[in-house]
Amino acid sequence: MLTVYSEKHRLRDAKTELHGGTFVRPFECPERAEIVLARVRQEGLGEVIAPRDFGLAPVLKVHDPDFVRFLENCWEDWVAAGGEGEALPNVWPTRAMNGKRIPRSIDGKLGYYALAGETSISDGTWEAARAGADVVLMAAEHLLSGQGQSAFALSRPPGHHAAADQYGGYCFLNNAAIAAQFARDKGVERVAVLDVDFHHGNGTQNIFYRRDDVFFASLHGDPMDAFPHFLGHADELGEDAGEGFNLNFPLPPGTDYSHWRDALDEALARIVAFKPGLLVISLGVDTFEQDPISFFKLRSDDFADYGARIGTAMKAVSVPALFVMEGGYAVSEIGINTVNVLTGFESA
Ligand code: FKS
Ligand code: ZN
Repeated sequence: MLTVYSEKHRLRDAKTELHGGTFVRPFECPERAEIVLARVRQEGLGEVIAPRDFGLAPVLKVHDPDFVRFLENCWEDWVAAGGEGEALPNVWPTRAMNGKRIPRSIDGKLGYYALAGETSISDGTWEAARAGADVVLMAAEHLLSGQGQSAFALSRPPGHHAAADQYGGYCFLNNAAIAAQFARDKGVERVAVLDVDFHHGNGTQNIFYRRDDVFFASLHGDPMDAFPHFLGHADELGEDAGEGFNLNFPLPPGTDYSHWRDALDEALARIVAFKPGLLVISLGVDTFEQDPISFFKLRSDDFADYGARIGTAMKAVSVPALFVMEGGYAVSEIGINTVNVLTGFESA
């Protein structure tokens, strides 16, 4: 399996995350990608290549131009306004206010575009996020040109919480959505996205919620208990043309592999029935029992088993699979768990 990787992910190296009432070094740190890359090499998964520059056009197919400009200029604007630490929001257009106007000041803009308050914007964040989009686009292009049945986009920062005009939950650009849209624009009629990260992929769901050409299925911690808290319920089925093309499996604290696997098998059956030309997998390994911020109980062997289940289902119908890196914070095991999914897929 081909891996696409860009060293530019290292430019996303923020110093602060708001966590438990204090500032901590972000869980989403550069070592994560380095450790996964080392494991890819150690296991001999296949060639590792760098992406080319795809420009902003494929990003703008998913994201709002004003939002993209905000991300591009945020750090400079923050410094110019006298920001000393990293850029964080501190006010939001909540239900009791009006969120229709985009404020002029950087504090107002941060609140307008942020969907959560833990994620700082730091010097280099934009460049890293943009390179991360190139990583998934390169991997998508490789599959679309018929070279292989699977590819791994080892991108960082992650993407699945980012909506068309919102960032947060460690995410800035929605890499999985950008890849799915790119495939659509290259002539793939139907694309499925399977999100196996512990957290609900609210951004991806929102981007495709009214569409019937991209099917979204997600297994995640019940939002009543887990981030992002305000999306990911089982009754969110899609709207308008998209009705019936969104599928959520919110699962309770302590969920072990036997229950998680049942949900996966159901999701895979629905994906096969959709007859996609491509499957994008939002691959987060924060479902691991030792993950520091999540509450599922998967073990390292379970990752290989579910990779094989995805492989068996997709190979039976000849659907190529694009794995896109999302979360996973048990850093010492992140390489083993991630690559177990990929080698499991290949073994099917
Ligand atoms: C814990 C609160 C949770 C944010 C969690 C973000 C999770 C990000 C992720 C991604 F894949 F995007 F990286 N804070 N005190 O794992 O879903
Ligand atoms: Zn996650």
